[in-house]
Amino acid sequence: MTHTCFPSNFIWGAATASYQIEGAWNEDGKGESIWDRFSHTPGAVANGDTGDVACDHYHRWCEDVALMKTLGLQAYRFSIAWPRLLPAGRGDVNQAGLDFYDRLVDALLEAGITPFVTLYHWDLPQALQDAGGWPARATAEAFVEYADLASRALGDRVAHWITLNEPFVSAVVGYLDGRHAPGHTNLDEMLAAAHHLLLGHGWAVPVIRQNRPQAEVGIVLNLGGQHPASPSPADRAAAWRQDGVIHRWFLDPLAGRGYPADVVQWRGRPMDFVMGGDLEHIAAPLDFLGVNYYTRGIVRSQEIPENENEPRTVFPNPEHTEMGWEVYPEGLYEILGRLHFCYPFPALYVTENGAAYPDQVGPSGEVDDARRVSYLEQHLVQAGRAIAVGVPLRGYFAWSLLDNFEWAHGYSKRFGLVYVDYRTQQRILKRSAHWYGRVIAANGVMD
Ligand code: IFM
Repeated sequence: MTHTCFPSNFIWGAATASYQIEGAWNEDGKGESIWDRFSHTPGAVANGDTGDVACDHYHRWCEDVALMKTLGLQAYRFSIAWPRLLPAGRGDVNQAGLDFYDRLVDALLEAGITPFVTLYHWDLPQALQDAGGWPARATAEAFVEYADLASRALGDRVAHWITLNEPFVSAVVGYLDGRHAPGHTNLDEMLAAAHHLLLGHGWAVPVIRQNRPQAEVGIVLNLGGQHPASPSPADRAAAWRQDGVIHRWFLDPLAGRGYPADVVQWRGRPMDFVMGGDLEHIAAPLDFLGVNYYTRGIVRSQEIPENENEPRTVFPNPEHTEMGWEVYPEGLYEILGRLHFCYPFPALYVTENGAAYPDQVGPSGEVDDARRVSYLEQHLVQAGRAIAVGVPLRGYFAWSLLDNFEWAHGYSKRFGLVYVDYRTQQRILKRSAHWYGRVIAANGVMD
C-alpha cells in the first residue's frame, strides 16, 4: 500500500450549483430562469422533476455550511443564480438576492472555508432568453453587467471567481441537442451561443479583476480524452474531430489560438457573429483553468461501414456509474498532463469530479457508498500522479457536496457526498463524506 500525498497548500473542496440545490425558485424577488421554464415544461425532465425546492439550500444554507465544516472542507465552489440578483437579467437589482449570497459568503469565511464563486452555471434569466438568449450578442453584454454587480458586491471577501461552468454544455446541450434549457435544436444558434458565452467570459475577466485586484479568475470546462476505438485513420480522424468539437473549440480561443481551423471547415457554417477584437477579448489571460472530469469518450468513425474499418482495439472498462459513464481514472492524469504541456494556463483545479450511484439508506440509517469511495480514490491517485510530473494542480472539488437536481435526469441520479432525503430534506453523511474528511485531514490517500 502506498500513500499519495498532496502539496501542503493543496485546496480540498466540494462543489454545487445554484439551480441544482437552492430551490426557492420564485421567492424574495427572484426572476424566472431558463431552467425554471424548462423544468416546468411537461416531458422535459425525468419524472416531471423541477428545481422548485431541490435541496432547499436557500433556507438551509446555514445547516449546509455546518456540514461542510464537519467534513473539514477548505473550499466550497457554488454558483450564483443570475436571476436572483437581476430578475430581468439586467437593470433592477434584487437586494434580497444579494443579501442571500452575502450571508452565505460570510458564513463560509466564518467557518474557515474559502468561497469559489461561479457566475454562470446555466440558469440564464428567462427575460434574456426571451430577448434572444446566448445566440444574441446582447446576452454577453448583460453577463458583464452581472459579473460587475456580483464582483463589486462580494469581491471584498471572494478572491476566487469562475466566469462560466462548461460553456460546451450550455451551448451544445441547450441550443443544439435540446436536452437542456432552453431546449433548442439549431446548429447556428449553438455556434453563436458558444461564441457569446466565451465573449462574455473574456469581457468579464478584467471587470472582475478591477473590482477585486488580487482576484484569481478562471473558467471551467468539461474535459476528458476522446480516444479512437482503433488505430485506423478513420477512427483517429473521428476522435480528433470530437476533440475539436468538445475541447479545442473552447480551449484554443481561450489560449489565444482562435477557433480550430479543422472544425470550422468541417462545420462549414458562417461565423459572422465573430466581430473584430472578439478573439483578443476571449483570450484574456487567466489565473487558472477549472477541469470538470468524469469519463472519457471512445470514438468510432461513422463515415465508413463498421465491417470495413479496422477491428476495435480500445474497449471501455466494464465499470460504469449510474450515468452510464465509464470509470476511467487514468483519463484525469491524461487531461491534466495535456493541458499543462500543450496549453499556457498557469494553474489548474479539478473543479468537479464524482460519480452517481443508486445510494440507499441502510437499516441503521447509514449510506454505504463504497463504489463512490473507490471512484474518488482512484481519481485522486491520478491527480497525485499529475502533480508528480509537474502539473500545477492547485486543488480538487468533489462533485457534489449534496445529492441534487441532475438536470434532465431530475433527482434520479445521486452524486452527493451527503445523501438528501427529498421528502424530509434530511441530510445524511455518506461513507464517502466520512472518507473524504479523512483524506482532507491527511492531505492524501492510501492507494
Ligand atoms: O451535475 C453536473 C454539473 O452541473 C456540471 N457538471 C457535470 C455534473 C454531473 O453531470
